[in-house]
Amino acid sequence: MTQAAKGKPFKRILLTGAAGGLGKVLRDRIKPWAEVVRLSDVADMGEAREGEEIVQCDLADKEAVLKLLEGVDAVLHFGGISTEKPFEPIMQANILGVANLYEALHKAGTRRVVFASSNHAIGYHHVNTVLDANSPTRPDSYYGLSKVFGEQMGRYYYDRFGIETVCIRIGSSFPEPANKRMMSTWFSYDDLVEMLRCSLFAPRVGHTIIYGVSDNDSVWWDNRLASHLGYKPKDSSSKFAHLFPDTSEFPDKDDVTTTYQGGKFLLDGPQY
Ligand code: NAI
Ligand code: 15L
Repeated sequence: MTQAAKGKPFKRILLTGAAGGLGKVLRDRIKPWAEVVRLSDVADMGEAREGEEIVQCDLADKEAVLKLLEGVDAVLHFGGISTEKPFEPIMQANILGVANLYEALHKAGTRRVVFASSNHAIGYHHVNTVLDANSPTRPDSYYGLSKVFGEQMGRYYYDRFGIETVCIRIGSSFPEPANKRMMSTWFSYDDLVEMLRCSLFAPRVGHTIIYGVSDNDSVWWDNRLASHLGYKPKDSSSKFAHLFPDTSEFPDKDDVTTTYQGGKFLLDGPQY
């Protein structure tokens, strides 16, 4: 370990899903927080750079996940299937994978997790409904259901063992909104990193649910129940308004992909 790495707040942070879209963004940006960042994915992640460890494994492999958590202080859990798919792969990666993860972090003595949940846990709410952390889940897909399962796994391990989890119901975290819906759901990479920082460093988080969203003009989610994290968004999708100049009705009452928060996921499943 180099001199610069010593004295960072965490000894070792595990980032799962490190080969994915968000994992690649986070790989460098979380480095200031830990002496060692352990990167994991089922896919190739390239060579380890300074301050990194690479562990390629499948979250569904119980023995591999038990080893993966050894020596880990905190987890950013971004690995798994990230869109609607048939039940079997979702079950392996997102349901069995989360069960393996929580049992492994309990055995390893890891005390805090940030779970990349999704707006698809609540996707069957109408876009005119403002939700908070206490709103009922209304999954719009097997994928959304698996995120509800992951959130509740965190709840159970907090009540049973005091392991703390922040579940971030991420909206749409991409360089820019890709459609009118994402003007409401957009979550900039900078705001994502800030929410992760708040989730890792807040003194107590218990089991917190927070919506991963920037300070957009039109938002469907109210984060006041997660104010103890201290998250303050800095970005807004308003700077992309010029990308969607057409004035057609939104939501269009005849199109479920605009009237429900989950957008097109509503029509993608079930694919049993
Ligand atoms: P992604 O699909 O690009 O990355 C997911 C990564 O997980 C991939 O690299 C994949 O190889 C890995 N993975 C899949 N199955 C695995 C398994 N069985 N074992 C180990 N690794 C496995 O997705 P993205 O966009 O980077 O999202 C990351 C996380 O954030 C996902 O959990 C996703 O559900 C969640 N999320 C992302 C949103 C976004 O706007 N990007 C919105 C809502 C949630
Ligand atoms: C998600 O949960 C997906 O992982 C991501 O690819 C986007 O589709 C996002 O939701 C969204 O709702 O825009």
